[in-house]
Amino acid sequence: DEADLQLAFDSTIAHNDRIEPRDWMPEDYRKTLVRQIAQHAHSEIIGMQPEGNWIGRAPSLRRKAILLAKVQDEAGHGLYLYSACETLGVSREELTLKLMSGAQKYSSIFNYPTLSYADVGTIGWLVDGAAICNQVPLCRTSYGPYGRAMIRVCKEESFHQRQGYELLMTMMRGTDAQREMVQESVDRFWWPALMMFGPPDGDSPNTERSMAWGIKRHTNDELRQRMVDMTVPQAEKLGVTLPDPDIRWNEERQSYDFGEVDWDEFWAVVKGNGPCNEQRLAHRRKAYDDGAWVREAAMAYAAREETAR
Ligand code: FAQ
Repeated sequence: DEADLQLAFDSTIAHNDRIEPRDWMPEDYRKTLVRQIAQHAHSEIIGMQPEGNWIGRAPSLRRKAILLAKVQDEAGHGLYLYSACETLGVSREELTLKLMSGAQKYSSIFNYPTLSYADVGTIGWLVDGAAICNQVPLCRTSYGPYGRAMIRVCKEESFHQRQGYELLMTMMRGTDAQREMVQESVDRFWWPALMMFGPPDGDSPNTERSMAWGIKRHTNDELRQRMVDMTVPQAEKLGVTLPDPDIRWNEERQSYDFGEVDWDEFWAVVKGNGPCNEQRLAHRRKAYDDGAWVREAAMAYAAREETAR
């Protein structure tokens, strides 16, 4: 009965084993996973837009080939994640409709514009850097299909991060104008990158339960600190200044202290009022409408094959 099933579930979680699609799971566990995995998938798909903006304007064939490959990887990540989500009993169609209606979210970071080519490097360095900090622990998440998708995603994500850092390093070795472009870009993306980890632990309604279920392995603030500690030395090597006068090594904590994120800005962006929210969703809806004939043709073909058999 249900009590036995709950005991079996609790024991799997307590042993850090994986819950698999056919296993019994509490309804709220399933719902939380659908919410998080769907948001994550939508982030990958919407996340193609800011960088896609620069494919046609890449400064060389080499840079264009790299950027094309990266944006294609993001589509692939979206697909693994949608597939993982489908194992929880929701359809891809349902998820897509919820993204377009605004019923499901995607990461706040993709509501900021990409204003210069340096932004391609900065997104790789800081946004993929934040994604890695967040996602490496998710390789050990308690739901099997999500954790396995994360392993593959993280391998590609670390390549993305390196390409961004390499791009910025190249620009920093260039002209004064190029160095200024990098600094200006880092100034715009630093704080939004820290917002990717979500609200402070005290204002994060989901963290405690998600940690108890082994869905999340660390709190939002723990991962944000890890990001700062990883990035400050990289910024020094690169020769850029992070736009936070409060960044300071704390000997006692063996970590960097840093300033306060503008949480009003974060919530405004999450609630739909960031600089590009409308544009991102409008673009996604248009792509969906433009692709209607492809879906219809595929369904008609599948139906014909079925009757021919
Ligand atoms: N943006 O209680 P919590 C990438 C919402 S990386 C928007 O703390 P939770 C790679 C949250 O959903 C980016 N909304 O929530 C790439 C909740 O609202 P809800 C994607 C946010 O789930 C790079 C409410 O605030 N990565 O795409 C954000 O425990 C370059 C309260 O928050 C992932 O999704 C935010 N930043 O913790 C692609 C990672 N933060 O749902 C292309 C997986 C919070 O109740 C180019 N996700 N909210 O209505 C997670 O680890 C977690 O879901 C957190 C949030 C940490 C994001």
